[in-house]
Amino acid sequence: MTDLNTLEADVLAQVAAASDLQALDAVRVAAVGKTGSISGLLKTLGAMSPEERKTQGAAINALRDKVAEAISAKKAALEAAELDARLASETLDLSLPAPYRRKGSVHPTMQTMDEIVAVFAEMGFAVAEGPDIEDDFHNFTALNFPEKHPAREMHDTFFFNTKESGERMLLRTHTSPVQVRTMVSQQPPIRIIAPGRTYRVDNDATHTPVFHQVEGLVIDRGIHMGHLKWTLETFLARFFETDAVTTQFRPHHFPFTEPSAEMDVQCDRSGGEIKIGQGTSWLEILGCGMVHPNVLRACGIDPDEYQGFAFGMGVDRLGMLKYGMPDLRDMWSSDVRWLSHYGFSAFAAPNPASGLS
Ligand code: 2U9
Repeated sequence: MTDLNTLEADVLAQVAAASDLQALDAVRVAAVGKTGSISGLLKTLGAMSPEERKTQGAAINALRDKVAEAISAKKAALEAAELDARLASETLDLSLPAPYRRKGSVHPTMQTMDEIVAVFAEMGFAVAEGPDIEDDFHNFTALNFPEKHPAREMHDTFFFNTKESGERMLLRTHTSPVQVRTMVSQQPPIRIIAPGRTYRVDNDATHTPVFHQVEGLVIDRGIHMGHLKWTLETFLARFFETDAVTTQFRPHHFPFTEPSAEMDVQCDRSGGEIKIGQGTSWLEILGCGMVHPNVLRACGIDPDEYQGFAFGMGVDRLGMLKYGMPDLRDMWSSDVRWLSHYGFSAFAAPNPASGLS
């Protein structure tokens, strides 16, 4: 027993004295490694009488556990000290001005968003905002999504854990809940756009889990598809900075609009790059439709008195089209060279009067 006590005191002293992780590991190997002092003692158990093995076995195992515990506590302390030292030596002085060649610039997605907002603002639309974390009513139910609609399933939507009340919050899958909140809280006429970040469980060459949308909503008496067509064609001509655009509606389905359509613009793809306002190809740009009577009712608006149109567009995609960026994944690469090539000056806010970009 005295031998075990001496060995314990000796090993624990070595553990305490280890000044870095490498030294600590050497102590570990020498004590509890394959050929270590404590492992060696365990090997002697086989030659003992059953009685002796019982008492000695328990004592040696207890010693091994105590040493292992001391080593793991010391390891945690050394790692914490190492991290503290690194944090202290790697501090950045954030008040220092950045060197000129690392000059920041506006990300093309934010530039595109600002351009879209500038065009609609000039046309008399107000900007509305809402929370990124939403509830089922504002993201789905009020928008006429049937109970078993696939978009409600886990693979499309980021859900939070269910609360004690049974409610389950989610990350908004579109900015439409912003329009729902506006309709619930304001009387028509309504003319708003809802720019913002949206989230879907989707990650491949053409989708990222976080993306950006601008949606729009107009509610008033006597609103029809003609108003929708004029608004969107005017927007597209200004956004693409061309005199005229030719568009076509393709029938589509959304739960929240009836009828629903996707709008394409005529373009020329013959020269490698896409030119809007000429050519013989069609390019899908946005989705739109007349607000479904069920949506109006869910938001407290009488569909016999008021009608409306709505539209939605993917900002990242529109930015790629307008500024010729070929790969969606570059948009998230945080590469300053890419940003300095495609980025925009923070001092040149888009303005339809002086030019958008
Ligand atoms: C309310 C009523 C109707 C918004 C609309 C679309 C059509 C649409 C997609 C475009 C590309 C989303 O980013 S995208 O994947 N959106 O096609 N969005 S109509 O309709 C609404 C919104 C709110 C209350």
